[in-house]
Amino acid sequence: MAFPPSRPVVEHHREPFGIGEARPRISWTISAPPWWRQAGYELEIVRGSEIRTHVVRSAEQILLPWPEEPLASRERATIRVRVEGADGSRSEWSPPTEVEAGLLDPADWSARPVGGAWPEDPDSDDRRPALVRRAFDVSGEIVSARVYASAHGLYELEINGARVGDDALSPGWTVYPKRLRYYTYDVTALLRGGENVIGGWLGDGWYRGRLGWRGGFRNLFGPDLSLIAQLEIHYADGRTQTVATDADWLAATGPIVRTGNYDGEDYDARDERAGWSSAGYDPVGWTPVAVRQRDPATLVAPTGPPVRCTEEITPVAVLATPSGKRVLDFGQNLVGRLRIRVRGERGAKVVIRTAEVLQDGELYQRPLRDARSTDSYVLAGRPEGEEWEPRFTFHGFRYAEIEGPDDLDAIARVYHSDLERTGWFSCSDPLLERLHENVVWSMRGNFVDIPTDCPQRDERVGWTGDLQVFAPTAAFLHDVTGMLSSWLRDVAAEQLPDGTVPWYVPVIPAHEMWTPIRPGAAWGDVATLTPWALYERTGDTGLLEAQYESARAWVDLVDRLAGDDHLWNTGFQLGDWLDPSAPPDDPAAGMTDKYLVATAYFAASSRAVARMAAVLGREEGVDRYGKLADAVAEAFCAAYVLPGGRMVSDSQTAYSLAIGFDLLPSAQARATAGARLAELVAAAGNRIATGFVGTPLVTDALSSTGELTTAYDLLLERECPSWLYPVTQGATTIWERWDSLLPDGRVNPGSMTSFNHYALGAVADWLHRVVAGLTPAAPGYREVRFAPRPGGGLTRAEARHRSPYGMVGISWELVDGELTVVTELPTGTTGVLDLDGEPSQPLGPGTHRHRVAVGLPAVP
Ligand code: RAM
Repeated sequence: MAFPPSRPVVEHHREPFGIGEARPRISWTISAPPWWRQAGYELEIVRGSEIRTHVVRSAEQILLPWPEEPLASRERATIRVRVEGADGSRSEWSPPTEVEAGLLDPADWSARPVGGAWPEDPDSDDRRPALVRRAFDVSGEIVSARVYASAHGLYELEINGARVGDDALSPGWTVYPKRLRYYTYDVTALLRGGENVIGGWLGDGWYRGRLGWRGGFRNLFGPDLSLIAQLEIHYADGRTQTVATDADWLAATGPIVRTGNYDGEDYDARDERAGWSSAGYDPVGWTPVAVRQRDPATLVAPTGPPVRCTEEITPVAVLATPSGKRVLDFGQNLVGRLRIRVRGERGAKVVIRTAEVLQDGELYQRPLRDARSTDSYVLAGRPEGEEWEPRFTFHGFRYAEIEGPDDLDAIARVYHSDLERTGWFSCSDPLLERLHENVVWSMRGNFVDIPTDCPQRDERVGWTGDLQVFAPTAAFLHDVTGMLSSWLRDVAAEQLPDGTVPWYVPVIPAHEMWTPIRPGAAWGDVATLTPWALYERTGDTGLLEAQYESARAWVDLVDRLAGDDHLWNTGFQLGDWLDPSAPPDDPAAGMTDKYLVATAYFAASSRAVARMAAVLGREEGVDRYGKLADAVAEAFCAAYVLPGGRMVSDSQTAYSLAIGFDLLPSAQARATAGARLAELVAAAGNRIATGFVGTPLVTDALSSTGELTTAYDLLLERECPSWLYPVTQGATTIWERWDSLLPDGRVNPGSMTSFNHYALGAVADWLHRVVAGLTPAAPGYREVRFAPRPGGGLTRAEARHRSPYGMVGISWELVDGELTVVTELPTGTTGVLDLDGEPSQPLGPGTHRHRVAVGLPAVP
């Protein structure tokens, strides 16, 4: 067999550079002929001059253990793999992957946080961020040079006048007191003999910028802005020179007048310090830095990609508003910022205000609440023109109103965590395709270092419930495992000693509804259901191991709260949040009993922990949580299901929970619940009657109980509230409320009116799994169930997913009563085709075409 495996993947890194895992796990994909099976593999690991190979008899190819001594700090290794088939064939060597460890030991750090030493009023908005710099000499032949960097606040680095890296909003947002991320940069090519300069821009970001709603707070993590940077230069003669932030650095204010995530950035180009990060610059007026404290044990390497600009969008229209303003329409609600090119007089000012929507033809910022979302640039007056983009802010917008000189162009630059795209869907209905596209855009806009509720208003926090319902969709669309495994560490880090999981992570204070933290169903269940969802999609048992204690602590807490009757029926709950029938000012007051919701989730989480325990071989957990899950399900039915099968809350969400979480005692009871759910959907005219809890479950609850037609009726409804209503209104993202834009074209007056909230887009997972028919049947898609369920007048659908084993795909087409299904499986996987509820014969790797007269069993 000549075909080599793919280049090895290291953990979940896109680029395994500066990693924190000393024993990284290795995976690869194989494109072999269909009959080929892996029987063994050989890993070659080159470290310095040592080459070792490890021959292992195993059919596994995902997340395999590091077979030798752990990597040391800064150590590089080159890894290749070749595989052996069950037929004795042997592949070529794969292309190599270079891996490099970051600083793995706190003792590796000599850098200290440094920033401006001038007095500042921490409560004032008027605090110019510092630039910090250090000149140093280089002499000798350089082999390699690295910078390890982080900050209190946000940073961008420069060396000798050149930008270091292409990451943005670094170091991102983690639970700063416990875990502050650092990034590693290869700066070998930026250094030269003689004088060199390293410098850093600083910005307020999440660390000390305004954060939180109802006015929010400043300085939540500290009042300082400080850079932590450690440049290590390795010379050919064996010397290492370290230039680390310390008392020898200098600071000065720069051209950023003020900056913040919510409010935007003000920049005065007249205050630029030309050449400040280049050799030969005279730092007159710069003053010694203040050195701050940071326990190096809290510095952690990234497990996922940084935030980057991933796309540039030019305006589709320049509008003149009724009041005479100039508004750029980018045609897409996106997250990022503008880059402008402008020519004008020195001192002229450009002001950019952004919004997701227009009302009465004018930019409409009210839904942003207290987020000013305004950038400004004062021109230096360069005759050749000047270009500017803010550094330390991001906005959620489609429209930008621009004041300033006429000679001005702008593009929008889209920013988010630079996750690899892994999932695609298409079908014969353009509205449905646009709905799916809107889900993708809402995911992009809300995966900005942490998974957020919304990206535009004075909020943008890591609401646990939103991610909990969206995680399966997210894991299909992009490779989120690295990013979310970091965020789940933060969930565990923020969990209270009694097991309470916060409403949002990282935690910031808010009004009494959210502070102090209280345990709440659906939100807290992120600790259990999300690790499990990621495991199903990736097969990563390490992630389960890392989260097991957190998951168990959550269920134990709920168990104590519920007590002997196993009903969680006390305390504050959000219930089926944003049920359309809830009054606009009380989104928790939906139709479904909150404690029914809480108890259903209690059962689901107990079951998830039992399953985690089984994978991890923790027998006591399998027993304890398995029995608990049974007992809670029984208590749920006794309390909430009436003898005839109706539920105490006769609502779509109640039946969806009972079916979706498999709480009912018999197939008959499920069928009864499904039939009642279908009746309710029809009685509601196929309009959505579910909130955050019910909406992600309702289509599955219908399709899994034989009510597929009703599921399609619901999916394809266009009147408000429905999934397609926003699409018919021109939505380009998923909205927080079904009627964020009211049918009369005005913006919903509610204070929570986001136009970019992924939670209700969780239906995309059903499009992938049921409409197209692609589901993992074993962790990591090692086994795939192809079970398309055509309906709703669709004549075609397709889903493709780049699984850990490689591309998995299905497409189907309905022509003249004949269904043609094409399935694709990569080496190392198997599948089953299920066209009518009865899995047909197993499928192996390769592409298979199946034809069947509709309604008849499949003939593979
Ligand atoms: C809103 C958020 C989020 C939701 C919470 C309960 O403020 O936007 O979507 O999880 O409330």
